Amino acid sequence: MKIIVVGGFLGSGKTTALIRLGTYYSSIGKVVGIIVNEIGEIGIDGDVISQYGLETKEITSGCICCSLKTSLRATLLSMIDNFHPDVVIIESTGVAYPGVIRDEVMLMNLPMDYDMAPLLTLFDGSRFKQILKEIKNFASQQLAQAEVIAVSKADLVEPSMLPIIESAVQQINPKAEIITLSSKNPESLAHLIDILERNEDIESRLAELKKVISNDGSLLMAGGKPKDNSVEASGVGSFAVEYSLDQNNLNTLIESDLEKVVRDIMSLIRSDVLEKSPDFLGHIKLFLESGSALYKISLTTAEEEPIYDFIPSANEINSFSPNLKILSAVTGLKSDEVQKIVQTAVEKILDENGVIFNI
Ligand SMILES: Nc1nc2c(ncn2[C@@H]2O[C@H](COP(=O)(O)OP(=O)(O)O)[C@@H](O)[C@H]2O)c(=O)[nH]1
Ligand SMILES: [Mg+2]
Repeated sequence: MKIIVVGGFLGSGKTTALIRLGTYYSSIGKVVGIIVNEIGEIGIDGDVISQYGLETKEITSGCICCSLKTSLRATLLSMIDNFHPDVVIIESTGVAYPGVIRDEVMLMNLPMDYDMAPLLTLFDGSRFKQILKEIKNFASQQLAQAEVIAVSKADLVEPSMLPIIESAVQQINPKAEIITLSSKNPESLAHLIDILERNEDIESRLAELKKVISNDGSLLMAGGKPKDNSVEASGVGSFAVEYSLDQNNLNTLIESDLEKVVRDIMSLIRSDVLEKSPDFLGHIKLFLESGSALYKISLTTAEEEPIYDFIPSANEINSFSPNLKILSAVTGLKSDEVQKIVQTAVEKILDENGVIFNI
């Protein structure tokens, strides 16, 4: 069994990359298990990944504190028992330190031999300037332990900017191998797959870790202080909520009505967040499952236009009752402020468009 840990800030392209990796490993006959750790109480990406036929488990607690450590171990063990994966890909939340997740997996004493791929951390090339402006310290901490840093969304980056971004990232982590990655470029994926074939030396990493572990089993930083809480260090406020929707009511609405609903909710949330946090970075994701289709919209910076997707007949693959899920995590706002903005916007737009909902 091989374990691959993928990290990187909110919205940097982790889920997109791991769907591609997972689909590739499946296509060559490997059994693939995916574990996503979402910030917030509800899972969103798991539903999407499952639609690619990949075995997916979600952990929806915040950071690598005791509860996540325990649930990550339980999830990993049950996946191994029930499913016997050849490859397990773990997506850490955008507000975790990916190196800590990798180390915690190594410290779990898993009851079988496994290989650990080099630690992969994505750095969103398309939001390079904003990241260095808004969250330089936090992003640097995320990149610090990476063995491989993929400058992601390379298709959105001006080609002349790529070497500048690569050298800035290399300065943050001089030891890492820097590559570029784009979901639009299969060659960049092939290169990444080649690199992930390598294995870390688990024994020597464990020997190093033994020096930085306290009596209660938690990891310490240089100097013996406990690792800081990555969620707090990120300065990200987050809120997730799920509304159930009424099937009969939805049947009276057509596709363009529901497209308008998700677009209007996103645009209201965006303008309200912008007012309080003009340079925000993060990931706001909204999913409306109508029973016959999935309406998806997401946003990762203040400047960009939301990315909208319509996926017909989601219900044939996943049969759950109609619902609207939203997960918002943005810099510069407290979680209760995010909650207020999100709930007010969702409920206002649903009301205005005659969509009946229950929280
Ligand atoms: N143009 C482009 N968009 C991408 C790429 N990778 C991810 N995205 C988009 O960026 C957004 C965030 O991606 P996601 O994989 O959900 O990021 P995560 O939060 O790190 O898991 C989504 O709207 C993706 O479609 C890429 O290589 N190129
Ligand atoms: Mg994700």
